[in-house]
Amino acid sequence: MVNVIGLGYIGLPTALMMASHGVEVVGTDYNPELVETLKSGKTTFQEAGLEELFAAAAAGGIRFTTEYQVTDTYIVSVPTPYDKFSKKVDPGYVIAAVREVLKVAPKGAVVVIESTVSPGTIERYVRPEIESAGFRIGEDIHLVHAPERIIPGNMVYELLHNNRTIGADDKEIGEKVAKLYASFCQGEIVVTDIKTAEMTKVVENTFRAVNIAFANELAKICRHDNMDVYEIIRICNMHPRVNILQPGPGVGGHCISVDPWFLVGDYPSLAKVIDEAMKTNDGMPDFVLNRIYEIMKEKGMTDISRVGLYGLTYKENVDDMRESPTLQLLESQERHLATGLKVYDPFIQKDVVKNQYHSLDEFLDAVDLVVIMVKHNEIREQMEKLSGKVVLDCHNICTLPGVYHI
Ligand code: SAJ
Repeated sequence: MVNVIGLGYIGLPTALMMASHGVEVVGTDYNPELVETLKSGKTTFQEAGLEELFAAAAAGGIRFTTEYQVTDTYIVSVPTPYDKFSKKVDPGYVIAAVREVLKVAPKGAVVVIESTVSPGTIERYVRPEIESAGFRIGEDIHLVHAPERIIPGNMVYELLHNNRTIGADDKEIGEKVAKLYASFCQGEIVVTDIKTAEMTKVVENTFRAVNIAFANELAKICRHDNMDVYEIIRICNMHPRVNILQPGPGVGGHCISVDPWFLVGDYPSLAKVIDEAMKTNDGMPDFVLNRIYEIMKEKGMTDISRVGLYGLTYKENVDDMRESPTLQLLESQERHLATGLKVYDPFIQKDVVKNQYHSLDEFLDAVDLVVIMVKHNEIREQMEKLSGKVVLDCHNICTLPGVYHI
């Protein structure tokens, strides 16, 4: 039986996926409300295909509880935030989960850490925790790192099809865990050592962050000299060895905007390009705010409360607001003591910010300048509703004439 610890964005789909592929699974979370919701048959966030997967897992006998189970395999998928000052990974939740596992784990149990951690975290924090509790690693407890790789918005497909990395001290244990993942994963599963697995995960997200920062820097250069950054990237990407990502209003989510900081925090005198790239991405919401002021000036607009931000989530078609560029922009605006921007997101029903609307039409009636912060399908499909408005399109999706870009 597999006990999945932490039933959030990664743990839940992973647990459901295993349970729907013939693996006996118990999902454990320390949040009793979340466990009650899952027990009542409801999912806890929106994700394409998640409800169908839930039904298949329920048919496969998945159970949910706040209790840690006595079993031979644990998968830890709890959050690993970063400390905003030191930029280092905060392994607190992982350590707490491992501590709880050790209270019940029988001899020979395998503990798989799925949470993203910086290279050396398992060495520095998890191993000492296990050893100081009196367990011998490799005999009493086997440690494995299987970093998750799925992208919100396409999680179910990616769980099935992405290649996986399994880091283990002992090749045999690594292969055993690879077999467990092969119950559902159709991609290639590579077995390596733990530190390599830790590093690959952080490097994958850093690669993307640096590439996005490059695109954002190009956008600024092109804005300065009135060139079309999208046309330039499009043409450059026709070169067989060039693949530039897209500029945008900032980078959000819990991965690409966070993980690269681990390398900056751990290797401050070495990770120079990464440091600059992260600062560039973090500066984008402010850049958008400046664009708003520039456009207002050009159009003779003086009332900021006639400006609306479309989208609150960190990217399109998800309901996840972690590290969202829109929230960063609103914070920045408040720091400048200017408030009044209107906001709307079809995925966010709860009131989370001031001046938030819950209907697209009411939102559009209340504003003259619309800033497309997130390219949800909703706005793509109803683009004609923006005609007559001043539009600042941060994603180059609007085909109406006279649109402004970042
Ligand atoms: N973004 C841009 N320009 C682009 C692409 C994205 O500005 O060209 C922005 C998005 O708008 C968003 C942010 O970057 O704000 C991140 O979005 P994303 O869709 O690129 O990635 P995440 O954070 O949702 O998921 C990533 C994935 N990693 C990679 O693609 C290398 C996913 O596979 C990981 O599992 C996930 O991080 C994670 O948990 O680490």
